[in-house]
Amino acid sequence: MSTLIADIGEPTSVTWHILGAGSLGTLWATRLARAGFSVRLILRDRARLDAYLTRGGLTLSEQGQRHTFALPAGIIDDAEPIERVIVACKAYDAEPAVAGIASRLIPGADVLLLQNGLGSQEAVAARIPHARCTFVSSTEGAFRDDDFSVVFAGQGFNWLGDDQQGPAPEWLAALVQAGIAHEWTPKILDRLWRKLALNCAINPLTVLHGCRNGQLQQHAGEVSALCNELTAVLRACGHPEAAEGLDEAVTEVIQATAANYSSMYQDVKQGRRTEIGYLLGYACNAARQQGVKAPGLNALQERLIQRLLAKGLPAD
Ligand code: NAD
Ligand code: KPL
Repeated sequence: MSTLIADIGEPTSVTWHILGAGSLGTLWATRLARAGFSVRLILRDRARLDAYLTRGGLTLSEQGQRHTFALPAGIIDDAEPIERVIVACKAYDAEPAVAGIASRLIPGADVLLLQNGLGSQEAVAARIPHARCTFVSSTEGAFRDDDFSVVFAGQGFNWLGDDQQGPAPEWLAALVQAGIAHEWTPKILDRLWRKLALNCAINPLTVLHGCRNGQLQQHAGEVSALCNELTAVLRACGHPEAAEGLDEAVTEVIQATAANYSSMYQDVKQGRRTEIGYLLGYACNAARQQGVKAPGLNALQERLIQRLLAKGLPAD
């Protein structure tokens, strides 16, 4: 496998800032840069910037090829104004990270939120009322194989939209040019709820049973009971379309990803904080607020919290 420092052309357009140079951040940053767009990383602090400069860039491995992109980078505390930024932190890091750059966002700045689950997007949007937030639901797969080095592991799709039912932004053309599969949808909340429900029905059980997704076929009754409760929650929250055929969809995902370990399983295995608060936690809170009985979801949340605490991991 070859590694080369890609020669990034002169900036020709609005700079795409990337806040969170992890798996998805790298995937977006490198594809945009490869297509000739101006991309600039925003790293947490001087120490991370030094580590990045020592590495010489962000490396993307795709179909057995490694390419390193020597993208310019700065830190949160810089003063340079931001017109467009992709927030690619974990859900629990998104709000504090955005708070750090809030004063740099120009009025009407575009802020793309790549977080899985629900709750973080609302919290971020409330922090930056002067910006335009776009929510993204991504089924692409990427993981870090080293610091500032990412493997593009699974082709997928990106749904984008906002909760204002706003028109599609012009910058979507850049995603076309960068080969980032996507569609603008007025139903982004349906998409996010649907993925949240899939993740709630699958991920916690893979942690508790210590198994690959496919082995949940041996726990079909448990999965189905969760789907029934999730269906009721989605409907009560005003997302009946996201609830349609949920049970069948979950079964399909379990079969299609049978050999995989869920993202939550991998987080726990590697001793990393999970996004439970933005997935199962969000669903349980929503059920409570809507007066929907969800004993299975609540019991699952409690078991998962106990498991996380036993492993010394945060339970939120
Ligand atoms: P990641 O942990 O690989 O990357 C997050 C990055 O954000 C890290 O590099 C971290 O250092 C950085 N970060 C955190 N706080 C920061 C701050 N204050 N300032 C600057 N940088 C900061 O996470 P990821 O896997 O890329 O996931 C990001 C989001 O995308 C999650 O919500 C995840 O569920 C979602 N998602 C990921 C994938 C995937 O395949 N990785 C797929 C779909 C959705
Ligand atoms: O998204 C997933 C994850 O592991 O986070 C799937 C594969 C759908 C399982 O919920």
